[in-house]
Amino acid sequence: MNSFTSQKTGIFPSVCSLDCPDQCGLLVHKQDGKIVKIEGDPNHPVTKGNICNKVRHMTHRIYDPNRLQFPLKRVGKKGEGKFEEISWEEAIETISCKWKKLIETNGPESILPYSFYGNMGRLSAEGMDRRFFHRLGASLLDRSICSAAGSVGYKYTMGGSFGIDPEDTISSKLIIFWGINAVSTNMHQVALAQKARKNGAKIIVIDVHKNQTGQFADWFIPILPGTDTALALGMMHILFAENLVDDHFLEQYTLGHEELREHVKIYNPASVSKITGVPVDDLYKLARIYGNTSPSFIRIGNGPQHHDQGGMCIRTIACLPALTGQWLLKGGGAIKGNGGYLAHNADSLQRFDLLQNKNTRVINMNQLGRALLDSNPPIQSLYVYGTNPAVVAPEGNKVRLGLEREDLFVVVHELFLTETAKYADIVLPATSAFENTDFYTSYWHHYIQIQEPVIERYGESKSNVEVFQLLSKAIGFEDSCLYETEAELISQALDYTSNSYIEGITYERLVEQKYMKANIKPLLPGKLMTPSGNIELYSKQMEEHGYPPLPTYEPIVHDGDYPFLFIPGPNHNYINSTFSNNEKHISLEKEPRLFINVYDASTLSISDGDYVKIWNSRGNCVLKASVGENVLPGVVVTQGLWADLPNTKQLVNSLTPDRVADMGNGATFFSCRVDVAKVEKS
Ligand SMILES: Nc1nc2c(c(=O)[nH]1)N[C@H]1C(S)=C(S)[C@@H](COP(=O)(O)OP(=O)(O)OC[C@H]3O[C@@H](n4cnc5c(=O)[nH]c(N)nc54)[C@H](O)[C@@H]3O)O[C@H]1N2
Ligand SMILES: Nc1nc2c(c(=O)[nH]1)N[C@H]1C(S)=C(S)[C@@H](COP(=O)(O)OP(=O)(O)OC[C@H]3O[C@@H](n4cnc5c(=O)[nH]c(N)nc54)[C@H](O)[C@@H]3O)O[C@H]1N2
Ligand code: SF4
Ligand SMILES: [Mo]
Repeated sequence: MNSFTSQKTGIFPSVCSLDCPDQCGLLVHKQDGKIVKIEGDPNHPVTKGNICNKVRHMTHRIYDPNRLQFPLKRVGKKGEGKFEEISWEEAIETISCKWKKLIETNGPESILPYSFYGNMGRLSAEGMDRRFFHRLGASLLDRSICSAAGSVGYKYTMGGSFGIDPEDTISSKLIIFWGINAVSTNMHQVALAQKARKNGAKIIVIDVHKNQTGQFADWFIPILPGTDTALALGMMHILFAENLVDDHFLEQYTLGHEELREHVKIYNPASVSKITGVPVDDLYKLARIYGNTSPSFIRIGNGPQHHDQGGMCIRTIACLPALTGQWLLKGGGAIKGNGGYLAHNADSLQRFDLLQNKNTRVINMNQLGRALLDSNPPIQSLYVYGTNPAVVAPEGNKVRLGLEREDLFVVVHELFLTETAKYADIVLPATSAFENTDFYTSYWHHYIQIQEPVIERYGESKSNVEVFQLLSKAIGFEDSCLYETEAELISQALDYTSNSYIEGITYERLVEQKYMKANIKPLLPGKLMTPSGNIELYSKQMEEHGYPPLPTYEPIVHDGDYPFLFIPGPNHNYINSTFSNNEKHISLEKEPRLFINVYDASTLSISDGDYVKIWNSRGNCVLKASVGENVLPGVVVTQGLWADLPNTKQLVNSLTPDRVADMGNGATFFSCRVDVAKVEKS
């Protein structure tokens, strides 16, 4: 263990803790015990010293005058934001007394932990918290808000979260960014694509919005939301019909190519064009470029899977590289997520064995509003950490109505008084990742990294691990695993013989080296983790699970009779809602806008810069219109999950549905319909 905190001045190694695939290596500059600058670590093999704007301005967030320093108890109405400082002793005592009583009267399942990856550190996000809540017997949370549907879909085809090494993509000759706004959300993949382009690669972007990534493309293909499965099937139709497939590869490494060849005959270019909005000529052009260029690489994003049929969509796109035999070529294949390679020992880190009742109820995090309002027996206490559901969860108005319940005891552990924290009875101040020990496993590149504390704790803030240890003690749990150190937790998590890729990566070596690459072999030749060991174009397992065994297009669910499809995605300068409460980052984004096609705008007499109201049965927002050609007619797009700023109405998730996707209980943020009209903003 190094002792960076005791050195007041210097430059210290670190890792970005945010929920971003790039997981950059950082160098933190300190003067007189305070961080004065954060830059990229030039020695990091993948991120190479470049970091995003968000984190270059991170010091503004770490030392934001609004950052929480002390525990608080609510003195105003729920949601009002009136609090009074209390001591940690009082805070922990209040929580543990309340919970002990609840466990006696209502049982432990009346308590619900609610968390996500605001800090990607494995100990912070899924370490001591899991041990504690398992031991407590609290309700379980299905953490399916992000990439669940697509991960399950991809797994049916490929056997797990295994793609290619992104470092190999500089050798790709064709790169398709499919439903990913990589310029904002995976900038180092863009840097690698730029290198590939210098070597002659072409870059195609398939998206519903011509955002920064679309503008970076050699060819941007606009598509109607929720129709990518049809596009991929149309490409397959042409690839088979024109004999652009690799028969030898299909024979050797796939299951069901004959069935697929027959099946895709129904997806003729004319009908696919009608579904997707992609002209027939463009569909042919796309299929022929894909069929004739090797190595080709598809970077599959989160957009297409945040839909009702999102799982099937990713399952289908994941079949494409097999058709042209890409997986045997350096730089050929796809990445949806690479988390499988860096899998650690979750059993020993999270200790599922501590959970006594194996039938403990599971609450889907996408349905927090209904869970708080309708669960039977009711949820009586909610403990929120590493997430901001009042802004990021769908059916936002329902979530807030649930949080307002007078009889619900809410604790929020946070760095800021977020919209969610405003509903808390007790707020606990959280350390930033720079104040903790943790380890990080990227879901894109192949490096495991360590974070050691660089600065002293801010105010009286505490890490997630520390708080759960305090709660364990107050409740009287004696299990030694609840009191282990971070170093012990990391060692246990990395001790995992089931994953030979991470063999040799230990806590001690990480402390010495900061980042270590997993020992990855190419996926093929080899045996995949699908039931057959091959790429499953036909999946018997899917059939058993009630899905069509072959890739099949189904339209998204009818979401009411509103004229526009609404896509409320993330933005460039925030990460989810993180930074949406920091002045510096707000000043970079200015205000949320609604992108609308000129044709629709003129029909509704909306001019660029007008304020518009958007609404459906679930909620409404008022945003500034941005009129142009970067969305198709009938589609409107926003960017960013914005905090409630004074005199605004910008909770886009007040509009989004809490239906779950076809697979993985995933979120359906983008299968949403709205109406739009011009308003005078008062
Ligand atoms: N700057 C920044 N970076 C981030 C985040 C952030 O908020 N801001 N969030 C982080 C997190 S948690 C995640 S999960 C990732 C997400 O990052 P991405 O994988 O990029 O996912 P999204 O931005 O949700 O959506 C990607 C694109 O999909 C498009 N899209 C929506 N629906 C469809 C569709 O039906 N078909 C097609 N083809 N495209 C569609 C959207 O217009 C958007 O451009 O980014 C991470 N990085
Ligand atoms: N409309 C719409 N909604 C979306 C999406 C979308 O594209 N469109 N994207 C969805 C996706 S992909 C995701 S992943 C979710 C993400 O949503 P969230 O997981 O809620 O992410 P953030 O909004 O960044 O909130 C993370 C919070 O964790 C806090 N935090 C950071 N570190 C720590 C720590 O160490 N301890 C504690 N206790 N707290 C900490 C931060 O201060 C921050 O407030 O949002 C989803 N919501
Ligand atoms: S948010 Fe992403 S790109 Fe920015 S520093 Fe962190 S890991 Fe790197
Ligand atoms: Mo996410």
